[in-house]
Amino acid sequence: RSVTLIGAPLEEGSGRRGAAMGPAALRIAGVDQTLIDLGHDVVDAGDVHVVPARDLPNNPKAHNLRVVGAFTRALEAGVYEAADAGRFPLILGGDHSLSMGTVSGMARYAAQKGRPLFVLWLDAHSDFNTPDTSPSGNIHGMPVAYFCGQAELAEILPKDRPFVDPRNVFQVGIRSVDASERELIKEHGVNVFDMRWLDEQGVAAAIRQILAVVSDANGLLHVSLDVDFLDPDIAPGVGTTVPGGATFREAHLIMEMLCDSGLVSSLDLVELNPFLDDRGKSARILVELTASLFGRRIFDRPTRAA
Ligand code: DIR
Ligand code: MN
Ligand code: MN
Ligand code: MN
Repeated sequence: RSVTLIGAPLEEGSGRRGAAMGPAALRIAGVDQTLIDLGHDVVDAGDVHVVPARDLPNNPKAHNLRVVGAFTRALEAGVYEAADAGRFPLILGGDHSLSMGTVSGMARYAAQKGRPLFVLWLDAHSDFNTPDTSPSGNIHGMPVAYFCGQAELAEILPKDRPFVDPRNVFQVGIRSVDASERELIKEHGVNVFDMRWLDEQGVAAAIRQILAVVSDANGLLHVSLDVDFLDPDIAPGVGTTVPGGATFREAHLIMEMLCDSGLVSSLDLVELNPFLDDRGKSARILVELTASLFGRRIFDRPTRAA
């Protein structure tokens, strides 16, 4: 495949500093060379740089809206252009508010192709708060509500842009949801495979169901991978760890199944905070998971034994 790497050094959507170092850590962990070694054509478009959007209001219920809004605009355009050029946009984050832009860009691309966009949200959190329901005011807890057209965040993108149907959003790994956020998720029909569902039925059953829906609809599938989807023992480099996350094997199995499906159009790697990481461990696991999504499999891997 032809892959375009887009760095999004955004941390203003989260409650703490450090996620802006994410793109650098992912590059140091070898994301580009790993994809090249798998036979892909890789272009690194570098990092997105923005100035705060002064036409947007300061909103005490949505912190740093001018910075997040400027990233949203730049990423919406960059992701759309990469996809329209026949390339796979791979976004190196950056906190999860960046998905307001990346998913919106893919929604515009899918609408142009006359195909529905589906979103696989791998996260401990649902990120479906609005400025009115958010307990923190941090926009990284709001991107799903935003790209589904449910969060009032001023006019960041043109009014005629397509939204994602919340019934086309599949959330897997969920284990931390705010009370009013839960009501919104139910009201709008977001599909949630929470940790209890995964414990009882397994990740393979969840992913099989999701891929069948996407395939039947001839859809595009955007994958958004939040580091806190993973268990903190294997991925400590994130500001919002929640115990009881996905294991190394579960996460790889998901990526391998997604690879086999051929349905994935775009990927966000988000919330990596290298300042909190343990000697690059979380950055490395994200690169390993990306490799599985792009075709690395156990039987193709070089073995140490002669
Ligand atoms: C919490 C935490 N639900 C909030 N959210 C996220 O602030 O909205 N943490 N996304 O990663
Ligand atoms: Mn930079
Ligand atoms: Mn998230
Ligand atoms: Mn999260």
